[in-house]
Amino acid sequence: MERQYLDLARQVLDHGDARLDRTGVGTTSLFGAMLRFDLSGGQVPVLTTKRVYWKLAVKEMLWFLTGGTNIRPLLEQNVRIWTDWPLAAYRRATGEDIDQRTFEGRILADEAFAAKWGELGPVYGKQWRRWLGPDGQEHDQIAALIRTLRTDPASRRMLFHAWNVAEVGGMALPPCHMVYQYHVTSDGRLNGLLYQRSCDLLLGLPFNLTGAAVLQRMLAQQANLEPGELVWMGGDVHVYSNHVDQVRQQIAREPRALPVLTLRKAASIDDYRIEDFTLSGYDPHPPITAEVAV
Ligand code: UFP
Repeated sequence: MERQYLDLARQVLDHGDARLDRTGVGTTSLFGAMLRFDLSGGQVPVLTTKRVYWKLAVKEMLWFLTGGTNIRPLLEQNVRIWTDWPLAAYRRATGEDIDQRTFEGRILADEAFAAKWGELGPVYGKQWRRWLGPDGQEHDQIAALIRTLRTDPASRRMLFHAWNVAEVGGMALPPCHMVYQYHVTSDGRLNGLLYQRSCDLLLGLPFNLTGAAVLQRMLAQQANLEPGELVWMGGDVHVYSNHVDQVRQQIAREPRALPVLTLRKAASIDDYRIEDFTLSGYDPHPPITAEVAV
């Protein structure tokens, strides 16, 4: 199954359009792609052709589910993947040449500083759990989804969306993994489909696949369903110009068997903790490091 990812990477490198992008780094980009992963045996697409720090992706997913939009609870769990954006905003606003560690230390030590500078705007968590309607009412899309999975599994309306047009302008980063749709088969398997409008193939996608698979497993467990297939669809799928060597290095590696995820059943979707997740049989190739384009 991992070969699909490597094939897509090769396609982007060989046939992608070289173009300038928002970050100024430059990418090679293909438009429109699909990957399919069978989750039914418990296996999850945590890639083996490089080490993926899967617990970070799980912690991030659990943070989305809390409805949080501030980086402080992430830093408390040593998750530093969202720091770049508030850090850049802080530097722009104050002109202070602060390094990342010092900035993170201040977020952790000072609650008022965190409230002011650690906020990402109405990103994923806000939209998933507290989408604000025009009448002032908040909509919990995740709770509604689980209710429908339990009571009307044949529904074709089981989805949640993060692209809130009215609020996109206030987000540190507009949602990339923006729509998740679900589908229950007649024999009780939960299929999931993630539409990702913009995809950093080397650094973003391995994380996004892990997050989507973990979420699908939690939803299946909460709705008493078996895991089915995870379908991933990408819009602008790109490799940054400073990631090309790393992608070529990864493509040259031989994929190994995907690991199996076990999760302890929590009382509700809000009660999962990182300790509930175990990955077995994960035997990846060494990590591949690269710079994130901000
Ligand atoms: N990106 C991902 N996955 C994510 C995430 C960001 O691939 O979960 F948050 C990448 C895609 C793109 C950049 O390279 O971050 C976002 O930039 P833009 O908003 O210009 O598409």
